[in-house]
Amino acid sequence: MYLYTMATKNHNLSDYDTNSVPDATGMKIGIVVAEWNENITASLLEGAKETLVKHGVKPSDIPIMTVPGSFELIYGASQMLKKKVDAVIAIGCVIRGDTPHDRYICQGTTYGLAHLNATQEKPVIYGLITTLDMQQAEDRAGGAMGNKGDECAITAIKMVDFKRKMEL
Ligand code: DLZ
Repeated sequence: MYLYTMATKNHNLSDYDTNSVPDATGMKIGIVVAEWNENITASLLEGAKETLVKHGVKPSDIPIMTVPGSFELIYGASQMLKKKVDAVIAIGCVIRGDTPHDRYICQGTTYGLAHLNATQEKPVIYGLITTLDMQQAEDRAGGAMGNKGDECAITAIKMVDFKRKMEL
């Protein structure tokens, strides 16, 4: 029996107060997306792109690169940070398997992205979903729980705005 409770149980990932989102006109947001579980990561990517554009980011200011798996998001994000972007969204999906391998990928990727976020000048947004099965992933990639890509886009905009305010 799993002891997890749903962190998103009372929270739809696509629900947010539009008025609380800063104008994103002129922002450049890079996205690095993993190919593993592509049916999920493609939906997360679409959600992120649509939400960024909705808030004023030009599609041409959203460079997108793919990497093979979530573990490669660390290197991918570190390289994307060197480009002319204000923030980087890292998108991946790790689904529990029959061995502990998925946990090492989750831990390594999470630690690597957290390290980048803490040590680099630009924000790195955590768009990794880690689920027990495909249904949970679908629920969070445009299904019953909304789309984590939307949440990542809003977070990226807010963090770029945060950085700009800190520089004033
Ligand atoms: C190897 C692996 C496995 C078992 N599962 C996933 C997964 O659920 N999601 C994901 O994004 N990547 C997975 N990978 C691939 C690793 O992230 C990585 O690409 C390889 O270990 C090579 O470094």
